[in-house]
Amino acid sequence: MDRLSQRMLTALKPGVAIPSYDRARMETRIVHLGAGAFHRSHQAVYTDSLMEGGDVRWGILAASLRSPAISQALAPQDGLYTLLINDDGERQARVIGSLSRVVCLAQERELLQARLAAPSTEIVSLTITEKGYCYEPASGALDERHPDILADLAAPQRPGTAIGLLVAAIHERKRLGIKPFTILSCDNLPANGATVRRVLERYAELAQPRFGDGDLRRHFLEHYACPGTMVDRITPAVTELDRQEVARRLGVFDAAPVVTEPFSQWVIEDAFSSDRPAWEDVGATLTDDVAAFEEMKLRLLNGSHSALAYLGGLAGYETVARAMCDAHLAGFIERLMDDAALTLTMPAGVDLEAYRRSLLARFRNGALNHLTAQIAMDGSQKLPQRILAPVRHRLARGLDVERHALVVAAWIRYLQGRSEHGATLAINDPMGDALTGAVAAAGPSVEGRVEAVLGFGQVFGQDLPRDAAFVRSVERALHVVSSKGVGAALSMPAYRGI
Ligand code: CS2
Repeated sequence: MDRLSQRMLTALKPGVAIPSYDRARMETRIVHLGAGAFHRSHQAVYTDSLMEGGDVRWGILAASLRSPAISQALAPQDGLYTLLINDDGERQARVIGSLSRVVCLAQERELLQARLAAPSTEIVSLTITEKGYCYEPASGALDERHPDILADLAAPQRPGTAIGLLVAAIHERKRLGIKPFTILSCDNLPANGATVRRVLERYAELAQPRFGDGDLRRHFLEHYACPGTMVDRITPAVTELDRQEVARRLGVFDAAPVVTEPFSQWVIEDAFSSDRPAWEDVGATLTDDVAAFEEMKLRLLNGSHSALAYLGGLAGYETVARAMCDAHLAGFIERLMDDAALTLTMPAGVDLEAYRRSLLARFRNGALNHLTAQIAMDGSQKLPQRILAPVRHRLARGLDVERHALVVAAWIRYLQGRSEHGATLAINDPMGDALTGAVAAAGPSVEGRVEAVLGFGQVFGQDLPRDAAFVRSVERALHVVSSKGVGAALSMPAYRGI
């Protein structure tokens, strides 16, 4: 079978949307770090729509920082890939043309660093996942003992992290007198703009003697904007079946398609230090205040997702849609959202009830094969903003935290690496070894396991392990989950809210 490429575009089967703009005229003004599926189901699609509208100045050079898999898959395809939108019962394929080039840091370091420093680069966007920021989730500060940060500080001109690459580029631009770009975090971090700024500021401060530039930190703070964003589109990992389905629809093989849902949302703080694409013309919301959107999404969508991942994974549900078929678990998710909603100031013009209903419908989309194991990854990096932030709010207001504590307990139980049916649950987390080691060392005592896990200050801070109400709620929940199981816990009045 032929392979998707620029040349093959006109030979695709009917019914597949293809770029109607002249890709040869496309300029490249965005460098994107983290070329994974989420970037390609979200920002690259908005940018493709913009080009469909005639503005072809905003092509994207997408770089993966670790695995060469994506660049190897997309280079022979001239950067083209298929977006397969999966609704219950309906599917649509669209070929996306906005990636002008895809590279891998290990193989094309010189090119990537040159493009980061090039005057034509207006925006550097990021989807590097929570752990890519090398920060301490509880405090939001740079993790100065992170091995990748230490390696970058030892050789700051040849960095391996996104943080190191950005600061090296800022230094180079400053040296050559080149105007600043904008740094656009598109990850599910708390206050992602402020967080990436804080981490970059500290790294620049530590790196500036090495660069022989005592003014680097101040220069960054004065000239480079890091707008906050809220990004949303559920993007499950692609399977072999998806690739076969795409090949059937296109009539050619695509080695790196992306599968997603119809829903997409992007809210961007309108505070750029460079020129920017008119993403608002293609569905994005540019606003002065992104924080309310971010918190709403992190606590209602992502918080529910993590709950479904740990409780559902333990109960043996492999996908979110299957977990949502369990009436007790679905009911719990609704109550968890109610609890989280009390900690939020909803963004102007957003109706809580409608938002909640749309989330539940999205979770129930049975056409998406969204694995609970995918969401369960990196719990140490995700729980602070999704579950522990609402816990702190509720504790401060004297409200109970039973349901959120049940999610924490499910995570602790999940760290044992076995579902209730004995299936292996992979623990994929940068702190995984330390966490599973601590759980194993604590032995069977519930109090011991809770103490061991809550002792991870990078996750729980110094406050939560000392909060008796929180600790007792987690202990109670872990006790039930360990002795009676998830199903029994979910039918208890404390968690059902009756
Ligand atoms: C999920 C998110 O994997 C996860 O942790 O909660 O990737 C989620 O699907 C997206 O944020 C939806 O926009």
